[in-house]
Amino acid sequence: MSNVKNFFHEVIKSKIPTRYLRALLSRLVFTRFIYWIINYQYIKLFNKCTFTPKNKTLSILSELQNKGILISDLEEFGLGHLLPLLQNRFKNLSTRGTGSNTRSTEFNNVIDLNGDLSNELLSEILCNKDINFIVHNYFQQIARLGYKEEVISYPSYSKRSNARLWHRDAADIKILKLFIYLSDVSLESGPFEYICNTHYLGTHSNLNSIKSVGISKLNKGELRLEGLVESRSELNSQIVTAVGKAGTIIFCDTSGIHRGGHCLNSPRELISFAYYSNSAYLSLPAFVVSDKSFFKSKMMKAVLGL
Ligand SMILES: O=C(O)CCC(=O)C(=O)O
Ligand SMILES: [Fe+2]
Repeated sequence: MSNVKNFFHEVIKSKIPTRYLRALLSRLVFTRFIYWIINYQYIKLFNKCTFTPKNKTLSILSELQNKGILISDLEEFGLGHLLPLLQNRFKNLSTRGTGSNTRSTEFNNVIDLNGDLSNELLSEILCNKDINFIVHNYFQQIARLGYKEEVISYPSYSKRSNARLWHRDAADIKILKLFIYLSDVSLESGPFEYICNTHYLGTHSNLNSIKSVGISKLNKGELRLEGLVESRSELNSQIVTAVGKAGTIIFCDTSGIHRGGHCLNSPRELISFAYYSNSAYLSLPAFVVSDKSFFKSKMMKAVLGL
């Protein structure tokens, strides 16, 4: 199976000159059939899972499926006690620049569990049963954690660029990101924004999608999407602006149209976990875990690609 996957990834990587063509091709080759073949073993694994979630978890999943976004908080998942610890961890992370006003404090696929309590914090989120129920049911297969990112966005009065402009994420048909705010986020601190129903299962799923996948340059595709959102009432009336306190957790299918991080006063601190199917086109390495025995279940091993 991995040969089929590698073959398509090689084609996508090497033969196609621009990210637009690459995105177009990925949408053509990842037809349902190829998607199903590559992900078959993860669909089977998903079908074997038996976990009865809380009623609230079921309603969160159904709203996510309907709208493409659902806003909740760590308390809802019994993880409220992690907030001060996560905030503390965030303060102590080493920093690394990724853009003029956004600094990514950590962007790697390493979870070190050898006595590093702070990483066990992340594992507590990763292994949370109700969160996993939502993630894998959304995909209808065991999804893979593509990356974890911890980001601080600094105030800026300059023009919006990159992820601060309306865009869709590429790489897969469905994507599910969990964004956890570690600081209070108001309208002035760059809240995450989403246009409901633009996700894979939504009514506006195909709208301008191929032209809008590249987010690294201010290009025509992106500007077209900006104009589109501004001019179409069925889009701009569907915008959800996720203002919220520290501890807010957002589940969102970012194959739908979204933006965020354009803060004007206080910085915004955020952790994100990005989930994809196993057929996703991702250039990031799989997770490296120092203590594999920590993740005992077959499901968690699949999630981390161990
Ligand atoms: O920083 C934000 O709110 C948006 C981030 C984003 O576009 C993404 O993670 O795909
Ligand atoms: Fe994005």
